[in-house]
Amino acid sequence: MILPLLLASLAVPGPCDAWNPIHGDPGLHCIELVPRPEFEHVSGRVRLAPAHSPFGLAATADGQARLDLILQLHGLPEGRYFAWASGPMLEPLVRLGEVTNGESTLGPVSLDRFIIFVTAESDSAPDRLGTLVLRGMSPSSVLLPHLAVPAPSTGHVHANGWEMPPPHPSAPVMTPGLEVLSPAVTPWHAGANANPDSLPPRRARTLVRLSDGDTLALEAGMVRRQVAGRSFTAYAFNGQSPGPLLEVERGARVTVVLANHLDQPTSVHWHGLRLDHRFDGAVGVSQEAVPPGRSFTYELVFPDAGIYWYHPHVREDIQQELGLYGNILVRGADSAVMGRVHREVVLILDDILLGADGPLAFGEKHATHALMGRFGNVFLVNGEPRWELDARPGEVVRLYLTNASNARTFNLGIAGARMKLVAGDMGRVEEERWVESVVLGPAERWVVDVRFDSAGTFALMNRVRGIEPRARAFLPVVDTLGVVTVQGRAAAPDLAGDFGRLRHHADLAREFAALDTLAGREPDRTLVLSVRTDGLPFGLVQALRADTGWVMPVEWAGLMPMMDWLATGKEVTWILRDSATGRENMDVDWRFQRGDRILLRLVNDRRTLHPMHHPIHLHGQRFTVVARNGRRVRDHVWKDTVIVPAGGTVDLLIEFDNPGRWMMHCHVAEHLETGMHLVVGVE
Ligand SMILES: [Cu+2]
Repeated sequence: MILPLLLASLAVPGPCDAWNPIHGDPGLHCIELVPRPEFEHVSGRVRLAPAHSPFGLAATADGQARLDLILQLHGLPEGRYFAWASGPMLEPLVRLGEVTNGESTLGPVSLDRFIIFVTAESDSAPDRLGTLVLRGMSPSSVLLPHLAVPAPSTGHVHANGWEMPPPHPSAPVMTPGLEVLSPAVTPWHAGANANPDSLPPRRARTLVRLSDGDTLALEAGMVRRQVAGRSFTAYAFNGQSPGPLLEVERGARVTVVLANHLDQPTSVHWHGLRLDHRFDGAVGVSQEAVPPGRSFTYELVFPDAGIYWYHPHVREDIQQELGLYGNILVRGADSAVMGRVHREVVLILDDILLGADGPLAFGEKHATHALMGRFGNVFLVNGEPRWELDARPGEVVRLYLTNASNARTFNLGIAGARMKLVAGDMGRVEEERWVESVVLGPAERWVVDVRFDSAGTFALMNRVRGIEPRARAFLPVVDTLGVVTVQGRAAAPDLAGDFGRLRHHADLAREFAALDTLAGREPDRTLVLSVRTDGLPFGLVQALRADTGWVMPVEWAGLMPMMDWLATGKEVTWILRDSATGRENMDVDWRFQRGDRILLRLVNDRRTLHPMHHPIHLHGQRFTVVARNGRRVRDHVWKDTVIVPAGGTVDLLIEFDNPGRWMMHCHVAEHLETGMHLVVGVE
C-alpha cells in the first residue's frame, strides 16, 4: 500500500477536487482541463449539467444525454478565447462560444464521447481551432474494451431447470465464465397447477365509464395468452390485459371489489390517486395481501384530473410482468383549457421477457434480475406487440402515455410528426413545450398532442443508446412499437391553429411560483439511493466492477441480460438511506404534519457495485421537481414519480396534504422487491 499512498500525497489537487456534491458525482459530471505547457498558470474545469428539459433526463430523439457545459476558467492572459467540443476523432467540431475567466455556460452538447478545447483566437468568429490553451476529455472517454464471448442462443436450459435469458439482438455477447452460473433461487412459473386449456384467452382492453356511486367488480385471474409465437399462462383483470380502461369524472366516488383468482396473493395500488390511505393497496402498510380465493373492497376518490394507473403491490416483478395493470382517465375542467384535439388515445407501454416457450421463469421466493431489473425482449403497447392506428391528414391525436414495464425507461418519438407536451403524471404542465421525444421512466405518465400533417406512415419508436459490452462503444438501439397510417380526406375541423399554440397556464404558474420560493433553502431531508450486495458469484462481481468506470445516466437497453439475471433478492439489497440518521428503508421513520411543504433531496450514489437510475414514486401525495444536479428546473408539473439518474441529484418539493401512512419506493419492480422502500407518516 506504500506506493499508492505516496502517489496520492504527491498528487497536485486539480480543479475537480473542489467539487460541490449537489452538482452530481464528479466522475460523471466534471472535466478537469489540462493546460499546454506554455499556459501552465491557466486552469479550468467543465461542469456537465443536465440541459433544461421537462423530463427526468434531457435527451435527444436518439437517446443521447443533452448536457450544458459550465466552464470555470482561471489565469487566462489578456486576449480572446473560445471553447470547442468535438468527437474523439475531431469530428464534428462544434464552436461552443467565447469564454472568459470566471464562469461561462455553453451548449448544449450531445456527443457520446467528446473533447473540450479552449483556444486563443484573433478572429471574433473563428471557424477552426487557433492556439490551444486547455483541453479535456468527457468522463465517458474512460470506457475500455472488455473480454466477451458469444452468448448462448435462446432456449439454453441448465440442469436445475433455469432457462438462460435470450441475448440482446444488438449485442449477443456475454462476459466469459457466466455461462455456468444460474440464479441462487428456485425457478417459478405462473399457473403451474392450472390446466392451460381450461383458461380463457386474454382479451383486449375495454372502456368502462364509471359514475359517482358506481361499483366495479375487478377480478385478477389467469388467462391463456399468445405473444410472438409463444402460448403461455398470463394474468389479467377481468380477462383483459391491460385491464379495463376506467374513465371517471373528477370528484366521483367509486367502489371496486377486487376478487383474487390468481395462484398467489395480490392487492391493487391506485397509482397517483390521492385517496384514503386504507385503500392504497400497499401491502404491509395499508392492508394485508388478499389471498387466492378472497376479495377486498376499495373505496376510490379522484381529486385530480389526469391519467393514472392501477397495478398490484405484491411481487410486482411477477404480477406486473404478466400483464396486471390498467389505466384510469380522470376527466375534469382541465380539458377545457387544453388545446382541442380530434381524438384521444390511451397507450400503456410494457415489455415482456420471453424465453423459448413463454415468460422466462421468475424466482420463487426472491426476484431475479435484481440489479438492472427485468428488461423484456418483446415490446407491448396496450398488450399488443405491434400497435396500429389509422388517422387522417391534419389529425391531432392526444396520446396518454403510461410506462408499465418492470424496469425500462422509454425514449419515445414519432418520426415526421410534431409532438407537443401538454401534461404529466398529475395534470397539465405549466408551460406546453415542443418535444422531439418523451422520456418515460417506469410508472411515469406524460401526455402529448401529435399532429400528422400529411399522408404516410409514421412509426412510434423507442430510440435509445446502449454500451456494446465487448467494444464498449456507444450503440444506437432502435425498436418500432407501432405504426400510424395516415390517409384519406383531411381531418375536420382543421386544428392546425390550436395545435400550433403553446399554452401557458397562469393558474399553475401561480401555484408553482409560491412553492418555488421554498426551493432555494437547504433540503429538509436527504435520501441516498444505493445498493449493497452479499454473496454474488465472484465472476459476476468482477464483471460488474469492470463496468463502473463510467455509467450511463439512464440504463436504457439492458444489454447485459446474463449479468442482470444472475443477481437475485437473496444477494442484492437496494437502499434508500436517510443521510441525517443513517437509517435505511423501512427503518426510516419520517413523520410530517398535514400541510407541510418539504424539500427532499435524492442523491443517487454512483460509487457502488452497480449504479443505476431509479424512478422514485411517492404514494398518496404530489410533488414537483425543483432542481436537478443543483440546477433549478424551469418546467413545473405535479408528479408522483421521478427519474433520478445514476450519479445525479434531484430536489423535490412535496406537498404533504393527505393524512395516513404512505410508501415511497423505487418503481423498478425488482428494486422494490429487494428492499428499496420506506414509509412516511402524515398526521
Ligand atoms: Cu431502483
